Amino acid sequence: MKIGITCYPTYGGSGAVAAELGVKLAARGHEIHFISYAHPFRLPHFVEGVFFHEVDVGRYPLFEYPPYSLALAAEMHEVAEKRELDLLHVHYAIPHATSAWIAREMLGSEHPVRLVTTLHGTDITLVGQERSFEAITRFSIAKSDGLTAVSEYLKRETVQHFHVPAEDIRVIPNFVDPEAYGSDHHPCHRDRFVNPGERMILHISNFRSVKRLTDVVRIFARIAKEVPARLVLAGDGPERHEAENEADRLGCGERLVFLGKQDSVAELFACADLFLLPSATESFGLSALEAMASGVPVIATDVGGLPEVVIHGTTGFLSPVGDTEGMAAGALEILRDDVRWKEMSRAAEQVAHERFSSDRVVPMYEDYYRHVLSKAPVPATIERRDS
Ligand code: GMT
Repeated sequence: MKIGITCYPTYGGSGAVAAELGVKLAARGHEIHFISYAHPFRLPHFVEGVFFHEVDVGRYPLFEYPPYSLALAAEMHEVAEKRELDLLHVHYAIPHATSAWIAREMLGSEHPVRLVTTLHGTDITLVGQERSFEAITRFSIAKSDGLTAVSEYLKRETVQHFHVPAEDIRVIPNFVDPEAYGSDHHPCHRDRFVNPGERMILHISNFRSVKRLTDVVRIFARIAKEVPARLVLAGDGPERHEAENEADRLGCGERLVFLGKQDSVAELFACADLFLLPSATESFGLSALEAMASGVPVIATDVGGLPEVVIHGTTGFLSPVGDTEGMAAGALEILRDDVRWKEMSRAAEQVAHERFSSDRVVPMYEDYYRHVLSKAPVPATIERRDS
């Protein structure tokens, strides 16, 4: 198949999933065209069968806000036509599904490209429910030839809020490459982050308020009172300063190691003892899965799709949002008992590699593409006049 993939190219789970999916599909013989404003951060350069098309928004002075969605639609149209794409697969509904719908309309029935939208999270739970975006999200979802959601939770939210028939959404979970993540896959440079005898507690995110970074610090402060440890934080974002202030207030500011945004996180996970993800909501929690795949138990909240990833009591612990005492207690239970840590580490790696391996999940996308291609195309609203 010839597939166009569009995603947010910056740091974020949806961009990571899209990039890794494209690479895996190319390895299985498909021709993959990424269409975005920048090279996706997890997409290696020079992969056979993978092409990147940069969207140029131009610089016309009248455009105080350059119309990216239109420039994206124009690029999707051009790539689909020239490269004879079968499918446009967009990750995150807004604005990607809308741009893809425009491109499909422009192509008309002469080149009936199909549109698959993967819903990732806040495109449904936050942005898509904002007054200004709700109608266009609903429209773009309805105009997709196929819809996937990364968890049962996100499917339920979409059905409930956007009244999409449940049978129109296929749940395809996020995945990890078992070759890239594993407890023994990377030489561990722990001594770059922690001193001998200290535990390495890890958090990776975009530090937005939904990640509750101050809760990460509060949980860590309780842990550090009982066991020697450091909190390693990879990523950056708006909550960083508040988290630093909270750490200083709790007297553990010296124990925080900020690494900034990181392209490659597998090496970091391989060094960690515990991963913290106390988010307010999480449709899936890709970072929790990557931690588990690396043999790192997870302390997280029991919200959204996280219970579909982390098995409470087996691969980590889940607590209510804001229950930092409970999450710290869970963390200490694992850190104080080496046998328990090893059991959980092994179970985490096994669950991640068995249930969420790319070898298992990527064929689910291929199967879904075939299903979508076998259906009658959604008729174009406008017919081309040049035919
Ligand atoms: O929806 C977002 O907030 C952004 C998105 C991203 O690009 O990282 O995150 C969502 O998609 C990820 C990949 O499917 C999921 O692992 C995250 O749980 C999800 N984030 C939220 O639901 C907050």
